[in-house]
Amino acid sequence: VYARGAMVLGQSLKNHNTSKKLVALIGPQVSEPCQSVLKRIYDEVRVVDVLDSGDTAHLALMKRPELGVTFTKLHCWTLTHYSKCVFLDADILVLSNIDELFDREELSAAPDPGWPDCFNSGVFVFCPSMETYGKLLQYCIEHGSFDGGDQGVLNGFFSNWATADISKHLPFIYNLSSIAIYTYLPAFKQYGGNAKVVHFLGKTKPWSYTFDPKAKQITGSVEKATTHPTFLLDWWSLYSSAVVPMLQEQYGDKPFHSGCVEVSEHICLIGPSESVSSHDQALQPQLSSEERKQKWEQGQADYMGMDSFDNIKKKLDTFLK
Ligand SMILES: *[C@@H]1O[C@H](CO)[C@@H](O)[C@H](O)[C@H]1NC(C)=O
Ligand SMILES: *[C@@H]1O[C@H](CO)[C@@H](O)[C@H](O)[C@H]1NC(C)=O
Ligand SMILES: [Mn+2]
Repeated sequence: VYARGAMVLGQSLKNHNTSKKLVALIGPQVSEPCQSVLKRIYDEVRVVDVLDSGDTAHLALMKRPELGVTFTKLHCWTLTHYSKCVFLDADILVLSNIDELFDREELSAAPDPGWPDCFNSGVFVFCPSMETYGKLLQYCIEHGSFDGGDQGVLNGFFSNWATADISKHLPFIYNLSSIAIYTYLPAFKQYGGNAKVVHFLGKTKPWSYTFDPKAKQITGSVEKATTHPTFLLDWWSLYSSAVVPMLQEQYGDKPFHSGCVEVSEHICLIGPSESVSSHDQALQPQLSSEERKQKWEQGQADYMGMDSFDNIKKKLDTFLK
């Protein structure tokens, strides 16, 4: 499923007229039709098979099996036919041209909101080099990763990032997370309009939802949504309009689940016995609880739906019990 994220990411970079070459690093398990679509969007699609014998990463993996997919990411340092690259996670959407990141030096990255003296490894500037690659693998073997993933390895290896050179600190707008939106809403209101990159962190990814392309609405369980609905909609509009037709073409007669579902069909399937409020929920744009609170405070309660007397009473009853 992450391949779909990579398709949307590549398409968003192209839509913002990047002048740079696009490379996708994929594991061998990515399906044939998905690889074909990636090849249409990216200039180069490189299959990284860490289990390939003869690769130094394979040796590292045998000594540190717990690091698994981390080694796939470190392969970006082997792209030595480029002098400088910007790494982007597949769960990222670009909102404007970010070619200016190439003016930065290795290793430039944005602070991690959870621990700002660490950088987030979802967006970083680096210079491919077999020497650095070898040192990174050596570092992995000797020290492992303090968080079990690539972010721990990279922060350990580039350990002076926090203090050595402030020009390597990318502004937070290059790694805007929905989590940050809700933990510091006033800052988001002030600066969010400048966001250049949205990183869909956490377990629930944009492709975990479904989408009604006609109504332009996100459907499915959005109760625990940590992502700002506008950015989710941006992701889905791009996916449904540009990526799904390409997937459709590649899959041909083979069935595949695009995630696009028309709500009108949905209602027919549910039938008339389904309660009105859950029916309404499927039609409403999904609001976070912060947004619902805000609407409530502005006097715009959803009296017939989420904020109905019955729901409030249910909540109070549970609380009192
Ligand atoms: C990208 O370039 C095209 C053609 O040169 C232009 O029409 C379009 O507005 C540009 N897009 C952005 C986002 O700058
Ligand atoms: C972006 O932010 C998220 C948390 O919001 C963090 O986990 C991630 O490491 C950051 N990535 C970069 C490249 O700064
Ligand atoms: Mn990510």
